[in-house]
Order: sequence, then C-alpha cells, then structure tokens
Amino acid sequence: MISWNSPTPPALPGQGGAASLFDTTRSAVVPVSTQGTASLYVCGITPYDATHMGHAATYVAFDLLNRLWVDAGLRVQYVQNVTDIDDPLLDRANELGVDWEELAAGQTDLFRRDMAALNVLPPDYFVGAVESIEWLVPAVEQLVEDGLAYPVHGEGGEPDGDIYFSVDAAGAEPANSTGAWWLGQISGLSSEQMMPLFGERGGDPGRGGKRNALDPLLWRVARAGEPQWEGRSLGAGRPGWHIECTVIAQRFLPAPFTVQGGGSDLVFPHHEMGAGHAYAISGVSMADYYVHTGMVGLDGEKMSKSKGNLVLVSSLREAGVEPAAIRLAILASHYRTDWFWTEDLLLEAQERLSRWRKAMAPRGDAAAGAAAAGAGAADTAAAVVEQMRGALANDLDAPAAVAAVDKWVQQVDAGSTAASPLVRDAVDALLGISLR
Ligand code: 5CA
Ligand code: ZN
Repeated sequence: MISWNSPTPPALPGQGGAASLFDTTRSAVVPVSTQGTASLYVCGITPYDATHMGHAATYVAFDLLNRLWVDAGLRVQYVQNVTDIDDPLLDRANELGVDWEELAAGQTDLFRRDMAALNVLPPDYFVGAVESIEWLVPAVEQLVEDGLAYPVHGEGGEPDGDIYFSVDAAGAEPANSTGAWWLGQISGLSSEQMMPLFGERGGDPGRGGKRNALDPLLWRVARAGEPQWEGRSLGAGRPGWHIECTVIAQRFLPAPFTVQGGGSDLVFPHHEMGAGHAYAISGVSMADYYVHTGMVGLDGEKMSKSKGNLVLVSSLREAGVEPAAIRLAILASHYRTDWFWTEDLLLEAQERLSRWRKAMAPRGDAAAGAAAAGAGAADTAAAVVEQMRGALANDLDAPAAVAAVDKWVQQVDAGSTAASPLVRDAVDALLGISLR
C-alpha cells in the first residue's frame, strides 16, 4: 500500500546517544542494542473506524523512537501493517450495509491523513493483510507439514479444515536453541491468566476440536458470504490475525528485528502468538525487544471502537484544532502509562504551543539581540537539546523533554536567554512539533 508523506526532520548538530526502552519480556528498562541499523514493526490499524486518540498516542510514541534513532545516526527500517481483512471489519461493514473493501480503503485513507497531520514519519513499508496472503499461505502450509499446525474438523455447522497453530507442539521445540519460543515467553502470563484475555481479544477458546483451547487460528476456510482467497493445499479462505503480522515482518525486516511495538492490549495473545509463529517458521526469534504503549481512555474507560467512546483525530481537526496541539497533548503523558483524554489536556497543549511559538519566533529587535549577545545563549540552547535527547533516550520520556523546553521558554520570556533556531529545530526533529 502507499503510506503517507511527512517532512524530513531537520538534522541537529552532534548525535543522540543509544536509547533505553522498557521491554515487556524482560520487564525492565534495558539499553537497546543496534548495529548501524534499527528495525521497527508497529502493529497497524484495523480500518473499520477512524483514528482515535489511543491509536494516535501509540503511533506518536513509536514516532519518538524512530526520530530518536534517526538522530542517533542509525538507519531505521520501519514496517507497519493494516489489518484490512478480519472479523471486526466484516462485522462493521455488515452493520453499516457497506462493502468491506470500501470501508477499509476509506478508513485507511483517513488514517494516512491523520498521521501526516500529526507529523508521524511514515513507515518504509505499509502493508495490508490482503497483500500478505500470497506469502502467508506457504508459511501456514509449512507449519502444517512440520506438525506445528493442524486442521480442525467442523462441528455445529462449521466447515472442516480451519487451521490452528499448536502452541504445545511449537513450544516443545528444543528449548536450548537460540531464541526458542514457549507460550508465555513474551507476556510472562500463566495459562490461567491467558484464558480470559484470549477470549476477549479475538481468540476462540471454546472452538471444539482444538488441541489446546489457546491455539490461535491461522487460516479460516471459506464460508458462504465471506470474502475468500486461494489457499492452495489449505483450501480457499482468509487469514488469521497473528500470522499476518509475522509474515509481513519476516518479509520486510531482518530476523530478529529490533523492536516489536503496539498497544498493551496486544501483548497477549497477539505478540505472544506472533512470536511463536515466527520462531516456528524460521527457527529464529521474531524481535529483540517488545515495547508496549499504555491505553488511552475517555471518561473512565479504555477508548475503543467497540465501546464507541471515541475522540477522533479527524473530528478534532475538522473542528479546527491544530494537529500540533493534539500531538503536544499526547506528549504530556509518558507512553507507558494508561491515561485519559480530557478537554483540559488539549487546552493546556494549545497554551503551551502558543508560548513556545512566541518564544521561538525569530526576533530581529534590539532586545533579542541584546539577550543573544549576553551570557551564552548558544550554550543554553545546546544544553536544552542535550536534555531533550537524554530524556527521550531514557525510555522515551516525552514529558521530561517537554519540561526542558518549557523551562527554556520561561527563560526566553524572562529575557535571561535568547530565542534560538537550535531549540526550534530540536522540538521539530525530536518531538515532531514544527513551529515554523
Ligand atoms: N490491527 C491490529 C494490530 S495488528 C489492531 O490492534 N488494530 S487497532 O485498530 O485495534 O489498534 C491499532 C493500534 O492502536 C494497536 O497498536 C493498538 O494496540 C493501539 N490501540 C488501540 N486502542 C488503543 C488505546 N485505547 N490506547 C492506546 N493504544 C491503542
Ligand atoms: Zn499486529
């Protein structure tokens, strides 16, 4: 699929240091090791409704990482998927009485416009689940041949032949080989903890004929009235969810790649199973680090399409809210915390944006000149950039980076230092807030 365009961030003098991130699997903030190239896969949208603040916060968080890596002189390979075929999309299309492909295409397009407006750097590859089917079918065939996946006999009106991944067979692979996967490796959850989450998050623990209730679907054979694709020995059908991200990542990124990202709602089963699929297919682990964003809510509940408690990026934009203010409102919370969207957060961000803009506007007047000539304005600006780099390298601490800019803006307002294009460039390059 085509992605979107965002301006290239300005290059800053010097170079940022290596990033540390909270890795879900290790349950700690750890230094992220990269050798010249960093690779990132962030789980993309299911395009049945418009981008809400939760999605926006997740993509802005990984955009901070992308920008930090670029600033550190790394080449970044970034892949994002679009789940353009799945149950929730088909259900919504049926509810609305619209064609599922049109719904997906329209919402994906709106997502691109929202991301461009929020100044999120585009992925190098933006790949739809439908596009991945031709690589996915051979991967599932191989899993069946290797005894790591199996067909289920239809019961209760279901047809024969849906293919499931055997978590027990895949988890029993030699545990001493590098990167071996076992159920629980990514999430650290017990089977008892997994069971309810599996049912809530797209799994079908009650499906008869499975070897383990937690086995996830790889290939759903054709049903009347559902879209279907050629599946060679699997029979016509459509893909399961987790395998989509695995095959897309395997096609476009190294194995293992550096960071698998997404919201904390994806830790289990999505990233757990995706890692299992990757290891079962290739014998190499999927990613080196698993990084998850907190959930954004509204009025005391997680913001979700299914609950309908949404604040949409596009609605705010239509109401005339500046995208940079939306982005700045997101940056006020640390990416790993769960937080609630409020009108006040947006008002604060709008005020901050105008303070920053005023302080950073080029001033040719005598006062600015006098301040610039005064004590070390350039040094002060350079120190702010280092504070921002340090804050972001420390598990993407955007609120600390924002606070460093706030403090400097106060000094500019008080006349104790001068406006500097360096800070303006750093706010643009590192935080993605363009004040031009
Ligand atoms: N297509 C799948 C991933 S392969 C999916 O989860 N789609 S989604 O549209 O439901 O979510 C898109 C991204 O936004 C995911 O990374 C998800 O974890 C994240 N997300 C969803 N809801 C929220 C929320 N309330 N707060 C923060 N992030 C969220
Ligand atoms: Zn995914």
